[in-house]
Amino acid sequence: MTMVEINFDGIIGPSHNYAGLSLGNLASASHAGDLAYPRAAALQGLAKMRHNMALGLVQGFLLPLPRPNTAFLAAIGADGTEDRRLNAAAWSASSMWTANAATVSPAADTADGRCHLTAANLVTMPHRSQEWPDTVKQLRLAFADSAHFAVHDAVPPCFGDEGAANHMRMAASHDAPGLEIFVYGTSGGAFPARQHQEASRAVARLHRLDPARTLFVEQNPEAIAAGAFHNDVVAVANERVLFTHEQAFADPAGTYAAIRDRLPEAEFVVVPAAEVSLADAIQSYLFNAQLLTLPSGEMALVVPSEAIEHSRVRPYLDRMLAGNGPIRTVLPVDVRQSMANGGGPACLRLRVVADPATVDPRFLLDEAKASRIEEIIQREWPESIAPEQVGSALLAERVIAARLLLLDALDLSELA
Ligand code: SUG
Repeated sequence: MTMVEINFDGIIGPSHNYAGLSLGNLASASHAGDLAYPRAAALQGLAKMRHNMALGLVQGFLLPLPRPNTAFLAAIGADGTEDRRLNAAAWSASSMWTANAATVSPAADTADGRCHLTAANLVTMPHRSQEWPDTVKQLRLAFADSAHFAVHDAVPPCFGDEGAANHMRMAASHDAPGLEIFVYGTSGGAFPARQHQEASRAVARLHRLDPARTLFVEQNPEAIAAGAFHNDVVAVANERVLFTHEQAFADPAGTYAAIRDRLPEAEFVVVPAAEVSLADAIQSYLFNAQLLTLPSGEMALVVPSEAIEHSRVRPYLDRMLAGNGPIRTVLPVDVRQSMANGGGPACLRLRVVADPATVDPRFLLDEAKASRIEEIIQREWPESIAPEQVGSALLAERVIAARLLLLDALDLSELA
């Protein structure tokens, strides 16, 4: 049994558009009304997957959900003509950000020795709240092997849950028992706190985590107010390393001490606000990076191109690399179409530590499959979508057909 980290990226769906649906997500708000390029967006996402595969890492993917979601509109007695925002919600390609699909606890952390996944209810944002029933269907297919996986429905909607975006795991190595860190927000600020502590606690119970190796940490309300609508916009962990902004947590010193108590080998790379402000972090998405352990054992940080182009973040990264810390390489990727909606490299992937042989192989990527996916995106994904096209019957037909062709090519038509 070879336990490795597998990153499941969301293939960016053919209805990708900029509708400004996410309050508190500054990128989504500032790009509202822009012309979107679904084909380029999906190709950028695929290029990121290939980039990481070329590093020698196992890569998986999840499929776009059915859009426009007419069942969502029907459930609220709408046909799409009443309200621009509700209609755009039904068209949203937001399931691309699979860091919000579920929370994952690897087998080494759970009482029954299975990897547990709980779909996230995403209730705070209407356009995201419709994702989970289709997401869970897909997770039940990809992780159908019940000897190794347990897939749970989302927790009840009275408790907001945003999945892995507000969850970190630290461990001596991916396959060792780990410390699971749930980061919740408290409401009361200008922007909604999407992750409720009650949801985090429910997920920890469902996953049968050991309380001695589970932490519940409050996100800094100032970070939420500055636009860090998810913790993964201000911190990322991998194995023994936590890479974090110094203002990520309400009680940073207490958080580091609690981690060190439970994982003595923990290393902290804390970025001072004096070098990179919260605003810089949110603008550049420095922390919305994939912190990866390469086959050589070294750690690499896969950052959005925006981070290395930023006038204060770039010099910080240069100093960090020169400083001989645990992060040895910085690798930029271009995911600009997703970034403009507030989704960096880390938002686009769900991390699962598992033996790849226990995952349904239809969800694992290889070069032949990547070429097949690329060909369909090139041929079928709309080149652009303007806001006023969202709702068009003709475009809906095209978007629906494009997704079905992709499912068919991947032998996944049962998700139709
Ligand atoms: O939930 N954007 C997503 C971005 C999710 C980022 N995920 C993580 N940080 N893990 C969100 O705010 C924008 C859609 C729009 O405005 O049309 C959106 O949903």
